Amino acid sequence: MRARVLSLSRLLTAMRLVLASVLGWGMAAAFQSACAASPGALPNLVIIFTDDQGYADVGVFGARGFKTPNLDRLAAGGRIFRNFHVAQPVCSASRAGLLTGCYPNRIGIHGALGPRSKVGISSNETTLAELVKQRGYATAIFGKWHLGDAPQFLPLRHGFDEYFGLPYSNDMWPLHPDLVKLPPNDERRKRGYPDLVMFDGDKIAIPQVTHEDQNQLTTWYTQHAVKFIEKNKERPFFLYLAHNMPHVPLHVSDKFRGHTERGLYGDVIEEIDWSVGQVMDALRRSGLEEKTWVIFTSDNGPWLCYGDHAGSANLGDLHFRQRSLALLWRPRRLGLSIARRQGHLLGRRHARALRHALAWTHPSRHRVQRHADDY
Ligand SMILES: [Ca+2]
Repeated sequence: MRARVLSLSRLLTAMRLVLASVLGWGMAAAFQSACAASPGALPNLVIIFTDDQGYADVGVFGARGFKTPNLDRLAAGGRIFRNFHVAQPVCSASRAGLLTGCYPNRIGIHGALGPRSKVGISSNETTLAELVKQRGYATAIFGKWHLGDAPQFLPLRHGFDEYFGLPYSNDMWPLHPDLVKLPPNDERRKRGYPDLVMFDGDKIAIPQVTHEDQNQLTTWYTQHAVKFIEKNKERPFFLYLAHNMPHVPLHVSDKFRGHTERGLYGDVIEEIDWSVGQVMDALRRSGLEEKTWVIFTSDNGPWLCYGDHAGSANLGDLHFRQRSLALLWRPRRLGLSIARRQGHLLGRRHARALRHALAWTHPSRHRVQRHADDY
């Protein structure tokens, strides 16, 4: 589907399709109802997306050795998804599903794209950012993109007004632990990754990201997110806060280093929890708490072979990479009224029914038509 001007009803239906891939039909319908109920005051949408965080790495999911008070507060006031599955258990494919509502393979995004990939998100796809922009939303991504690092694939070409972040995973850099232990003239080291860059918009802000820069990633992304919320409090916005952490190599700022019994991994998660608190505080200060939907989830489960630098799945089955923790904060007043209309569908705090990211996506007419055209 090419981006085009949509009527409100068509936009809401399209948003519902994409959100259904994240939330399931019940919540997506609620978001659509919220939009339709007050088209002059469209709700904000915040998606906080971590990288490789384990299912059991939040307090309410059973975390041990560190604390997540801000995420637990989000859960207490919102909804906990106990059986949520992402589109695919790997970085780029999962993000492609999240932002388009399409099966990742269907749109040609497989696995985790490497630097200088010739593959990336197509301009023929419509991202959630492109959808909401047509209704006047301000849009931003702060963090990891990973849908292609060539100019035509970067976020500003796909519906985002603002971008500050790394183009792919933080281990795809010359200082990858497996590379730095090789002799300087080793061919494998020479063939290794190009310099890791930090983008600000479509320009390179930092040409060679260092360890010290990586220590600041969570802090920098959070500062950008808070500023974006404050700047756009008078208009609807979509904020996509896609942390690089806790993907290895783990990095944390000094303010959280050495804080937890769990060690560096716990420190990193506590900094992410702090970030969630900063975002929620910014929403409250701006009077937007009851106008904003906040989704917190991870692109996939933990990379268990990294031992104590990996999270905890705590699932004991083969779903540990695809099953993800997920939390939703929604405007309470609105949520309650919709819950009544929908037979208390949204009244439960713990959602245990399976939510598979894309299995809920409705085969809309345009998608069926595209399918027919393609085959
Ligand atoms: Ca990942």
